[in-house]
This record gives sequence, structure tokens and C-alpha cells, in this order.
Amino acid sequence: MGLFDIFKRKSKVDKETQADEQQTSEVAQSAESQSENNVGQEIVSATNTQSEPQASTEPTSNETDVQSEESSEITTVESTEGEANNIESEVLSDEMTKSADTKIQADADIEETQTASPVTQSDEPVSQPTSEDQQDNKYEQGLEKSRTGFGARLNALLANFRHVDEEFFDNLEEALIESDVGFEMAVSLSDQLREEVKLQNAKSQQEVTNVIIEKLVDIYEQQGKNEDNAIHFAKQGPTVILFVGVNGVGKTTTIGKMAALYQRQGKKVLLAAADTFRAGATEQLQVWGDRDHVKVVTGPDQGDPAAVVYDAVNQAKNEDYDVLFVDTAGRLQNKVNLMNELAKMKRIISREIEGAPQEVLLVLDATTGQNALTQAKLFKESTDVTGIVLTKLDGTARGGIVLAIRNELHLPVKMVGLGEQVDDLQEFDAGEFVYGLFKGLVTATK
Ligand SMILES: Nc1nc2c(ncn2[C@@H]2O[C@H](COP(=O)(O)OP(=O)(O)OP(=O)(O)O)[C@@H](O)[C@H]2O)c(=O)[nH]1
Ligand SMILES: [Mg+2]
Repeated sequence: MGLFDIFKRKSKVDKETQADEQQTSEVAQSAESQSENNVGQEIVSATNTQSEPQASTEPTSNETDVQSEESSEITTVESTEGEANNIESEVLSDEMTKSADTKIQADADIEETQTASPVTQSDEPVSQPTSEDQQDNKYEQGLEKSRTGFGARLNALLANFRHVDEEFFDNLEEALIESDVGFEMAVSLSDQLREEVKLQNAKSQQEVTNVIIEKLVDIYEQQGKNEDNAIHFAKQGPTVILFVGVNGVGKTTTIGKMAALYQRQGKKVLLAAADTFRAGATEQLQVWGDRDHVKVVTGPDQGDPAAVVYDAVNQAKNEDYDVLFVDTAGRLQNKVNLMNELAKMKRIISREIEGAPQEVLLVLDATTGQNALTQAKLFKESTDVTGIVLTKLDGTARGGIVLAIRNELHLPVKMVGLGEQVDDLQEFDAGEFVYGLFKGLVTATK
């Protein structure tokens, strides 16, 4: 099923709610944009519904004052992440960290734009959600910021829309870059969109918007062909999953969430606390272990992490565990040490269990934008990464990073983190993801 079919199927369900919201946002719309954009009214309104009660493409100081409780909560989370990034920069090379601060500031700006109005959950169904519904909602909620961020940018672009010209495409390119799809991707996208808009003779705002999103979805889908985003398990004996990534990206949290997920599926799960470097790291994993009722293999602080891995692998073999998750340090004395340590752990795992580790998952923090890509390239060079876990998508307006990962890294995103709670982890579903990003912006006409 094509991704656009998902839009059709889902937008049918959403239709009723959207009709209500549309009315509200039509009232809220400024008189200026109403008179200017008769043809494109529908899309602007649909976009507005994502950031009720106003799309607020230009936040005023007034609007910043009326931030909801939710938005201040998010700001706190982001500032913590900012700290994590600062610590991380001690380990990472200059080029990896130099853009981090600007990124965070830029995210904060977008944040202001979006959270000037409270994000309501009014489009949630009232009836008891099924588990499939719940998964859909996770995506929709987790991608709320990205959606409103991109929506606000597109909305701003379309507010001045009169006709498709060079300036329009320049601005579109800028909006795509700001959404973190990556520079190359943004340039190539706007080139292809130029062609497509001409080809389809799109003139109205709605037509142009549809062409833009349709093309984004198409390209994304094409690049994902042959992509294997399943987590692989051993045919026999324990499956070992090694987690790598710089500090603060969410390795330990993801392990805690995944352990709970597999435990619920009836698998026998074991954890290895192979981050002996950072004070408190073992305890942090132990907390997750206790919460999930899962055993944790530990070693002494500052001890050899490879020794912990060795113990854990042997316990997994001897006690018939199904899955062993290995938590590793995000930083050591330096980058070279970190990479050597990871290589050593991997060697031990492979030596003790044939075919293991079945997965080496690189955890990336979506809020660090392009910086995450630089980290990925570094890890990819020295470790056989099998897939990506993209965390904190709920905390960024730059969900476009998923497109950049596909385009530049050619590594499958296997799981996504959409919050801090134990069930805020989802298997990556391209259809859900794209829908979560563009819902409300598009009217499926195909
Ligand atoms: N909002 C949000 N926060 C997350 C997500 N995943 C992890 N976090 C938070 O990110 C912070 C860092 O997570 P950790 O799991 O400790 O990161 P780590 O990679 O193990 O860090 P080190 O052990 O220092 O290498 C914690 O406060 C987590 O709650 C997510 O998907 N969404
Ligand atoms: Mg950790």
C-alpha cells in the first residue's frame, strides 16, 4: 500500500473532527490572509488546526507570555538536553558540536512559534482506543511538534503565496533545511518539486501543497526500498543487542523500554550494565531492571566493561535467555578509547555466541539535528551498525531528520522514541511517521 493510501484511509477517519476544527480556525484566521488566499483557504485552515487556536507564524511577545504548562515542561526538557550536549562536546570533535547550540536555539524559536498556543489533544477519539489506535496516537502525539513546526513554516510560506516563482522555491528550500531534512536533500527536493509543480500544472495553494507533500512521501518511500527495519533474532539461543551512541542520547532509557516490550511478549530478557565509566550508570540501568522485573548483570565501577559483557553473555547462554541487551558508555576518556572499547565488547560477544550480536543499534537524539548525522557517520566508520534508534522525536520540531538519515546514512531507523515513559517507544513505521508529520496539511486527492 502506498503512503498516500494511508493518508486517504486515515484522513477519512479524521474528517469529522477536522471539519469541526476547521470552523474554529477559520474564525481565528486573520482577515488579511483570508482576503489574500481565497483558493488556498482550505490548506491554511487545516494547518491551523494543528496548533490551535492560532497558527501563529509570527509570534508576538504577547503570545510568548501565554505559554501553556505543557510548553514550559517541554522547555525544561530541552534545556536539560542542552546540558547533555555541552558535556558531550568534550568528547566529540569540534565539527560535531559546533552547530549544536544554534540548533537548540533554533528549536527554541520554533518552539515559541508552536507553543504560543496550547497544544490540545482534541482530535483524540472519545471511544476506547484499540492497540493499533494507541500506536497511531503515539506517532501523532510524538510528532506534534514536528508537524506544527513544518506546518507553521509551510503556512508562512503560503501566507504570501500568489504564484509559484523562483522566490517561492527558494523559501521552500529554506523551510526544508530548517526542518532538518539535510541540505542536499532540501536542494534536490526543491529541484524535483519545481519539475513536478510544472508537470502537474499546480497553481492553487492546495494543489501546490499536495504536490510538495506527495513528492516528499514518494522520495522517502523510494529511498526506503529494500530497507530492512526489523529487529533480527537468533534462530536458536540468545539474541544479543548492543546499544551504542554518545552520552545522553537515550541508550539506557531505550533499553529499559525495549526490555519491557519484549518481556510483555513473553521473552526472557537479560541486561548488561557495560557502562562502568559514568558514575551512576549501572544504578540507572538497575532501576529499569527492577521496574521491568528483569535481571541486570553488573560489574564494579570503573571496572572493565568487557568483563561485564563476558559474564552477561555466558549467563544468557547458560540460563536460556532469549534476549540480552548490552548498555554501553556514551563517553570515555576520549573518542578513540570509546571506539576501541566497543570493538572489544563486540569481539567478545561474537566469540562467545556465533552470529551475535544480531543487532548493533546506534541511538541518536533527534533534537541534535544534523549533529546526530555527524555522530552516526563516526560510529558507522568504526562499528558495524545495523540500525538506528531515533529518540526524543517528541522533543523536536525537526522530524525531517528521518529523511536525512535515509538519504545520507542508508541505515534503517528501527525504533523511535516518542517520550520518556516506558511505552513511549515504537517500532519505526514509515507510513505512520509520514502521516504523523503531514497530517492536516494534505488533502489526499489521488
Ligand atoms: N522526551 C524524550 N526523552 C527521552 C527519550 N529517550 C530518552 N530520553 C531522556 O533522555 C535523557 C538521557 O537518557 P539516557 O537513557 O540516560 O541516555 P544515555 O544514552 O544512556 O546516556 P549516557 O548513559 O550518559 O551515555 C533521560 O532524561 C531520558 O529520560 C525520548 O524518546 N523522548
Ligand atoms: Mg546510559
